[in-house]
Amino acid sequence: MNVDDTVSAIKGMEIRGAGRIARAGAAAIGEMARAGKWNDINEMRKDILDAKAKIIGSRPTAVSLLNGVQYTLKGFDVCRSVSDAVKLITNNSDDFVRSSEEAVRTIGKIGARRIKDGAVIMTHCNSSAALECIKEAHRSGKAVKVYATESRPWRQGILTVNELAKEGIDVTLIIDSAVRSVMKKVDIVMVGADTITSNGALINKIGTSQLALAANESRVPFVVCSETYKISPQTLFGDMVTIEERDTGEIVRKGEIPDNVKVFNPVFDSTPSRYIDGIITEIGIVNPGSVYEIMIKQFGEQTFG
Ligand code: RUB
Repeated sequence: MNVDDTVSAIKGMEIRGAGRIARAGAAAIGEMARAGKWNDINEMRKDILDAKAKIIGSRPTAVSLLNGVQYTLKGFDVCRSVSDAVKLITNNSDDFVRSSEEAVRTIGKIGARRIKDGAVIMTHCNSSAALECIKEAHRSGKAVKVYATESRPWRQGILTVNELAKEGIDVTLIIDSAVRSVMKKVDIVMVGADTITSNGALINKIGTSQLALAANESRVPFVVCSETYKISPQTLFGDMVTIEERDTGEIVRKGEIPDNVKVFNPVFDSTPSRYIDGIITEIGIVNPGSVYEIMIKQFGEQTFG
C-alpha cells in the first residue's frame, strides 16, 4: 500500500492497533523507496521525510508507529546515493515487518506459559499481542475462558470475540462498565500496549486503567503484552504521550443531545506502573521498574543520540 493510502487507512481505523499501524507505516516507506525514481539523493530525502511526517502524524499516541518508521530510516541520513538508500530502506522495512511479527509470536509463547490450565482471563480492546498469548495457551491444550470488554466507542471488543471464537475459545463479551463486577471471576488480566513510558506506565485503550484498578482491588495479576518497540525513549526526557481525541460522532449521533452539551472522546489512558505486575515482551518478562534498562538495551545510542 502506498503512503497516502496507508495514512488514510490508519486515520480511518481500517488499519488499527499499535503493532499493525507500525508495520503498515514501515511497509509504506519501504514500498515508496522500492517504487521511487529519484535521480538525486536530496530529492529522495525530501520526499521520504515528507512521507515520514505524514505517516507519524496519522495517529498520535502509539509510539510504535514512530519507532517503526525510524527503524526503517535508520542510516538513511548518511546515505550518499539513491541506490544505497533504496537498498537500506527496503531492507530495514522488510526487517521491521518480519521481526515485529516474530515478536508477537514470541510474546504469545512466553505469555501462554503464564496462563494456567482452566484460567479465566480478562482482556480489553483488541491487542494482537495479548490475544496471541491466549490463543497460544489454547493451542497448547489449556482450557481458557475469556471475558472481553466491548471497548466503547469503537467496539474493538467485537473484533476480539470474533477472533477468539473462531479459534474455538470460550469467550464472553461484557460491557465496559461490567469490568469491576466481573473481576471477581478472573484469574489474570492481559492487555496490549500503545506506548510504554520510561518509568513503566502503560498507555493503552481508554478504560485500561479501570481494569488495572479493579484487578488491583481484587488481587488479580494485571499483565501487559507488548513488543519492546512500544517503549518510548522520548518519555525519558519528560515528553508527555499525546492522548488522541477522536470525533465525538463516535459517541453520540448529531441531534441526539442538545448542541450546548460538550462531548469528550479521549481514546487512550495511562495506567501507572504500580498497577502493572509484568510486561511480557519478546525478550522475556520485564518488571515495569526495569523498562529504563530495556530501553537502553533495545534503543542504544539512538536514545541518547
Ligand atoms: C488499540 C489498542 C490495543 C493496542 C495494542 O487501539 O489500544 O490494545 O494498540 O495492540 P485502536 P497490538 O483500536 O484505537 O488502535 O497488541 O495489536 O499492537
